[in-house]
Amino acid sequence: MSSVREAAFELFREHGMTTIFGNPGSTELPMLAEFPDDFRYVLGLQEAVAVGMADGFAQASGRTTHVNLHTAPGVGNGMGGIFNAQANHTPLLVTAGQQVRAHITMQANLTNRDATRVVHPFVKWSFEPPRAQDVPHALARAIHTASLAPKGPAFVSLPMDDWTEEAEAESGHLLERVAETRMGPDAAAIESLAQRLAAAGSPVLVAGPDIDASGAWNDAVALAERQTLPVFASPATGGGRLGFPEGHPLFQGVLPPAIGPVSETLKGRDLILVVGSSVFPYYPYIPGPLLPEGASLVAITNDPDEAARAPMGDVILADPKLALLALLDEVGEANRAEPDPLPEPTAGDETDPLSATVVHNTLAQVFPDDGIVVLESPSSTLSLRNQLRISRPGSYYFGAGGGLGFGLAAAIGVQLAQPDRPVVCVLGEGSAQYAITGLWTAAAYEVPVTFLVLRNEEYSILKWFANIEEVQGAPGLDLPALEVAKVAAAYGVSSSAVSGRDELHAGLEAAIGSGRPQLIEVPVAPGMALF
Ligand SMILES: Cc1ncc(C[n+]2csc(CCOP(=O)(O)OP(=O)(O)O)c2C)c(N)n1
Repeated sequence: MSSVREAAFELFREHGMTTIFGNPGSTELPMLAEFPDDFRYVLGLQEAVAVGMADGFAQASGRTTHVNLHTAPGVGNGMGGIFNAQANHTPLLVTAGQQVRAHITMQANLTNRDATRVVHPFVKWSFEPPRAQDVPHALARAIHTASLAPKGPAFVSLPMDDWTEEAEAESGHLLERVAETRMGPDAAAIESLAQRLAAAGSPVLVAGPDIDASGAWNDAVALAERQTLPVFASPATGGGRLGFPEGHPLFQGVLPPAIGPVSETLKGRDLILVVGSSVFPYYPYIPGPLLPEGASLVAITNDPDEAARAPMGDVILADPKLALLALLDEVGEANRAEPDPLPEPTAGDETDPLSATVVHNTLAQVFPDDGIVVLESPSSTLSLRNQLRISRPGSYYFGAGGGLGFGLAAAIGVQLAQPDRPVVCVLGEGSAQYAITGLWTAAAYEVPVTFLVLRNEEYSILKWFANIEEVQGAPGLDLPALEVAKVAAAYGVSSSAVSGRDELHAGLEAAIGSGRPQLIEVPVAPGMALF
């Protein structure tokens, strides 16, 4: 007979979930006892970091990933990350220790009261098993729930005295269950979409993050090329991944994230095909028509909630890859004029301090073909996209939820999942603070991420928002003397503060692919960098 712990770890093993991220407390120690040799525990010094690392790891490995938190306060600290994981469609098993069962009713110290309610809006399922014997089944159910479309976090609260109990004799069946999770599209809906495409004079494709997540990168390219579709990326605000190569001649840029500007950008199009994105992750609120005159919209998503909440357009609910493959079976070559490609990126003059545009242009010069960017530099998101024009799948991660702290932490998880690809994490100096303790994990586990920190001494994007919102005199938007390179050194990450293009170039060249974590801080001029 095996114990609940043995049965649970056998289950994790069966699902390939042998890397566990976490921050332990007394209530988690019984789970971690006799930790098996074939498992790896990655310690985050704060739960926001543990969740962010697990998010990056799950996305970059394509596997549901386990993050273990310390009862109520640990879950509380991790909530921003759980929110981000939901927005990113990241499959996470989130577990938290709970008091001994005999202690829960009297609410002894550290009891996670209402454990299942706390995380509720941000997870697909939350549960505390009624009996110790149910723990393996509850974990299996959470793993499947997290892995089903739309992928997302699922939560299980685990009383600390359950682990040494005897497991259910029948729990072996849990190990054998295989869930094929992709759902195909309605054939008639695809046929009708193919007819609409054939009849359209000026259709356009909007490529969203779930194209990459579903492995449909090449299928999106094939569709765009066969139909000569100009392609826009879905708005950067909600685009946690890229859905189309940004150096491709059909690529027309990133859609703006506000209602009026989206329809302005798509003016003249008669059919807007959105794949793998919500319609749309708008922000800020700039009203206007939802669609340009004469246009209709069809969205393909595997998320019923995205399907339901769109304010306009038709929808086909299906896995993006299966839907694109079905569409490719139906559509032929179209005889349409090719759009003008985007102009080549230019950087402008070197200034003191550098513009963020010159920083990203310099990064583009040294960026390896197989490099991965994890981005959280709010005022220069669009500049990085434009300068790097990333054109390989699985090469860009961004916190679609907008909760800062994703970037630094996720980069570590991405690098652990993709040890053979160089990861560059581009951060604003403000954003870096939300997961700054992750630098310790990078150093302690020798995770060779290159952290590039843009230091503009302020929350630049918030000053831009203040302008749009017509807010004057808001406090708390300046960040004088925030020495990120010095902080990194204290956590054990070798770091340098550089200035000017040449120093930056040399620093990046030496850091990327060096095989160890390094942080480069560069002063930049404040303000939005769009190109
Ligand atoms: C958890 C969380 N807290 C606060 C914010 C609000 N916020 C959005 S952008 C931003 C400023 C980021 O500053 P920095 O990283 O220096 O980038 P910059 O705007 O200067 O490019 C803040 C505080 C947020 N998005 N998430």
